[in-house]
Amino acid sequence: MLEKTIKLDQNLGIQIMRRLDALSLFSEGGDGVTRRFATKEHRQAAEMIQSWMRDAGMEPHVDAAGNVIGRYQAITLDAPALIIGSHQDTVRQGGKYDGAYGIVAPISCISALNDEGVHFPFAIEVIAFCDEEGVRFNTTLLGSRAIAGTFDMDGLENTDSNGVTMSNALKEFGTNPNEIPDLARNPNSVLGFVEIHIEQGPILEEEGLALGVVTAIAGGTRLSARITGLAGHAGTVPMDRRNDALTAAAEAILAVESYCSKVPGLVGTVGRISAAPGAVNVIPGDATFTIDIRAGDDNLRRKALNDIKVEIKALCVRRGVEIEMGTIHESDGCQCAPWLIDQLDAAVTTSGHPQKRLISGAGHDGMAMEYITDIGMLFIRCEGGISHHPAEAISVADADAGAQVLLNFIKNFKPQT
Ligand code: HGY
Ligand code: MN
Ligand code: MN
Repeated sequence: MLEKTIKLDQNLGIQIMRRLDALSLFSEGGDGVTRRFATKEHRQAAEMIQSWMRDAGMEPHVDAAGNVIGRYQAITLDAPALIIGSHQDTVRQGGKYDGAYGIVAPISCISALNDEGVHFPFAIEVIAFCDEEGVRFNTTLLGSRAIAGTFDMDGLENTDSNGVTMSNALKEFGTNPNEIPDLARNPNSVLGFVEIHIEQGPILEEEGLALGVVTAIAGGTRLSARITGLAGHAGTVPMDRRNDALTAAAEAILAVESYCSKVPGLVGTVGRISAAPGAVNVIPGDATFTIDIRAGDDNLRRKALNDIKVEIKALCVRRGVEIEMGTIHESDGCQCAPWLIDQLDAAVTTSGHPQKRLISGAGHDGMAMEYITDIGMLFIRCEGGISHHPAEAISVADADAGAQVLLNFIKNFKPQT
């Protein structure tokens, strides 16, 4: 391993925060940041990320799925790569740091290495995954699934709220979706995947810590539900003669909350609901909503899903409405690799911080990347644990701390033989 020292005293945090501010301007409007997959804003972000990658001595390109990939060459060409990355897309009216931090921080680390002319026996690839949140097409982990070779090509026919298919959105974005299967990496060409990300929870802040190493990512299931009742006149249908789809959905939503509130380690959320025809004086005949259930324990999550579905179907029978429920995303929890946990812990210690290990309740691209390689994650503290909200915030010091640990991790990275 090259023993050249790197000026670790340079503050990477300031550059990172400035770049995150710049990236956050590529937003579809409204509070916070809204940057969905294969949009104009995604293209703008991709151009800016590639310019930073070039400045850092990397060779960037955009792949057929819309991932932005920058490669920092090894001492010997075609060496296998350590992949470091996160997602460029956001939730609606999200924050500046979820995903983006895990793209900008590694680019700043590579830039510091490049300034010192330091290369390694392994290549390093930074990937800005195109779509992890899945907001536009009710998908998730699109970019990492493409790299892992598990991309579902049927999903190209998914349509967004304007009826645009994913396939046409990608062509409009400037790629050829038919080439997505070719993106699948040979596992032998990948040494590991590491993601640095904001915690999106309160633990690090409550314990006065800047950093934590993730041991596992909780599993999650997302359902879409549709209740069909009978629309009717709000003024003439007696209360005991109604098949109101929206009140049935309301009871179902409270059933999700009530069930999950009673089970430690289980969380359930209904993030989206709509009713039709949507007139003030019409009893809704149609209601759709989503259900997101997560737990660190996959069996606990599966039991909860089963119980909740039984309870919702029973209340729909009682209310005289029909219900359809479909799974739009399901991912078992996944374990981070002990050897990567240990090397990240060592880098935390080298950087002068106390060690802390924790589970991620949020999903991440590592859930897809673990199909082809071992995964590791490093969390940095975020203020109040707030995320998926415009108030998401990190400090310059923590942005820098995360980058210094990542830099130490890279400098001392020892691939598994
Ligand atoms: O929903 C999640 O856990 C992630 O932010 N996509
Ligand atoms: Mn997120
Ligand atoms: Mn994220």
